[in-house]
Amino acid sequence: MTEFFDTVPTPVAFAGQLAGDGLAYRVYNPDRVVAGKRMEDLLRIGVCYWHSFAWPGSDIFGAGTFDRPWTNPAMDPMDAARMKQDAAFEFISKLGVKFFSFHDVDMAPEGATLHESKTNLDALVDRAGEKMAETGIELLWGTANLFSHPRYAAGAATNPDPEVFAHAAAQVRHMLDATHTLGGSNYVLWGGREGYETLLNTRMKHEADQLARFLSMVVEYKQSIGFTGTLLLEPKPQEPTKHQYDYDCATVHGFLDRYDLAGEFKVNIEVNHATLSGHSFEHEVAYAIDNGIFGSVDANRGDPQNGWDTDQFPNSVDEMVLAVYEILRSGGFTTGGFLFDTKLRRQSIRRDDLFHGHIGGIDTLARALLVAEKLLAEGTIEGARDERYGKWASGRGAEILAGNTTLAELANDAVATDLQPTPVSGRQEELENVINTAIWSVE
Ligand code: XUL
Ligand code: CO
Repeated sequence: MTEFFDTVPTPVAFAGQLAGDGLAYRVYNPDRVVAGKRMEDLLRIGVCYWHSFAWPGSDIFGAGTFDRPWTNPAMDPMDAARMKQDAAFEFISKLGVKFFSFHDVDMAPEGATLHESKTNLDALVDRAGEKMAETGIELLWGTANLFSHPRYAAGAATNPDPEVFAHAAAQVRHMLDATHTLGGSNYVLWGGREGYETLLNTRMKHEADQLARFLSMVVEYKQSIGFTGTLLLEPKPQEPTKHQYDYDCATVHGFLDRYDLAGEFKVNIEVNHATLSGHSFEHEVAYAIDNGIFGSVDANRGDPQNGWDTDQFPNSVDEMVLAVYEILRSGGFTTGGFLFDTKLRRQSIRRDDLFHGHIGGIDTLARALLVAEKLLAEGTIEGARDERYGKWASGRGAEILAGNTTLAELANDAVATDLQPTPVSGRQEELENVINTAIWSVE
């Protein structure tokens, strides 16, 4: 078979900080033990099929720029899909990472009917299964694209037309089957068009009820086929809709509680979606961990000057480190991982630019992980937090938390003892310096 990435040796290896100009990992060393586990097993890196192989480099102002021969419309769609699949598995093997993720339409061409789409996908899923067995690559998550086709312009599960809802059900059932067949660790639902453009034509409560019904059906179907992976919702505040219902982790959490779906879904947190919702990435991660819904991460970042989803490769340890710290502190991923839902810039047209993007991002995550390990081992951050909340462990604090005192009793006591609480420092600057010292010193 002819190789697509023919300038790249296989696989990209760890060469350390003194690596020369070639493609090599400077920090990511899969076998290095971090906090008692192999780095590869902690980071669980995945490559996305859609931006890396299905997207031709187009944007809303211009056509595709990339050298991706299988996007040529003159090719037979199934031949093109096989060629794309070969290139995808070649790339992931040469990058030396374990996982990938895909939407139905990334892997197989949509047919004229649902039946034809299913036949196409089944054939390519079988072929993917063979390639996975040959290479040891695993499926981090599968998902259905319920946002590109014009039928979904007004949403999928939240569409005013139940026929669209049923069409979405067919796609999701099929992709749940495919994910199950391929031994996927998770199944993702990103509600790209589950939202509204204007409230003038929208019944929000009706649409929320529809979405909850859809998700309940997904849970029921998952159980009926014995799929044991995790169901993940991917929050995003807007784009393409003006408002997306899965706005952020707290909104998703409230929705799950309201509709009796708690425990059935976790979240797939994307760095760029977190920042678009007005939060930091670490805020979203910490919220999800605290509330038992942390599942997986899409590691792609935004651009601070742009107000949309630029899907860039992570390249700032500073931006990743606090989130990675919280993930490591909570014991790490279970079924989740770091998926590169990343896009090259449109001008990055050399074939090996895809390697440069991923390698830099993976090294960034690896370094954030080493910093997090150091911070946890030093214990300064946790020590400061323990000290700050120390008074809740006994005496008045413990009595309050245990529910042993009323507002009136507390008030009487505060008056009788003439309480004069003494403010203490939050030590923010000192703690910021602790983080930077770890970033600067870790090897
Ligand atoms: C869109 C996005 C999607 C989901 C999968 O912003 O992140 O690629 O990750 O549908
Ligand atoms: Co994503």
